[in-house]
Amino acid sequence: MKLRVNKVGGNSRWRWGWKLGLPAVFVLCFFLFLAGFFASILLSQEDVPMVQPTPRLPESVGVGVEFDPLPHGETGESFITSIPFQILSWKPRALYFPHFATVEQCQSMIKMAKAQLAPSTLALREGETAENTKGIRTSSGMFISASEDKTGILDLIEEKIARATMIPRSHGEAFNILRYEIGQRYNSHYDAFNPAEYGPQKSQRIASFLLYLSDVEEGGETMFPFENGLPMDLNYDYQKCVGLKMKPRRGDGLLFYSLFPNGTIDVTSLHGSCPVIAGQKWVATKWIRNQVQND
Ligand SMILES: O=C(O)CCC(=O)C(=O)O
Repeated sequence: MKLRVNKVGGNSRWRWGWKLGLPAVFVLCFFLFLAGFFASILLSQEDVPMVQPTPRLPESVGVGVEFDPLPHGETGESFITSIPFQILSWKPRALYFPHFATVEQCQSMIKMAKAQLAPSTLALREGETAENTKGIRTSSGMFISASEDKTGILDLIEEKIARATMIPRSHGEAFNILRYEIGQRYNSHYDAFNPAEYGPQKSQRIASFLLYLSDVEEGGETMFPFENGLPMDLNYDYQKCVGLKMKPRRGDGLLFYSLFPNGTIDVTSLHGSCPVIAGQKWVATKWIRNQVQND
């Protein structure tokens, strides 16, 4: 194809099979320039790796997948449920449940505990007294069962814990709501009672569910110093704040098992609360037993 310039009627005309006036040529050039400009931008972006935001969807739940409930047993449920969790560790078996409770539920639980706080106590072993164990557990706390709570919140939380653990509610002790102020701690310990130290046990703690009722500015983490078996030794300093640490966040839950499936104590379930450095920590503990609780 040829582009020729002809003189027609004193005006220059581009000829390329058809005639164009000078303003049209100008507009055409302008559009060609714009097209080239945007094309070069697009091409230059091809080399830049695209950072895709990774959706934090539960691994096993497909987007848009519908689940149909099955016919259920007399004690079952008619709906599919989802309680998101992350496995924090297999040694001990520890699970993190983000946003397990609402802000309002947490605030109400703090409110119901506040007026009844007393210094936290310990189950004592032979030779131990309140005096010689002073400093091991320095929080304040109170016990409250779901039936004592007229708001119905503890009922809902207890129900949800039972569904998350599939251990019936009747196996749970009353909630122990705790407050840690600056410097307060709980040295590392076991929730299960070793019969060699505490004598024969009619009922044993299988698992513990901690519901964090507040954020903590600094410190106050729940720690598992022997996570994955390290650094166990006989002269271990139980005050140390080391190992796998869970930072408290209001509404989050933490579940860990103190017993192996065969009923023996998992030594990696040793845990404690690091001292609070700034702010205040509120947490509700529910200990779950292998026998029905009658209190
Ligand atoms: O406060 C914590 O993070 C741990 C509490 C605890 O160890 C317990 O209540 O047995």
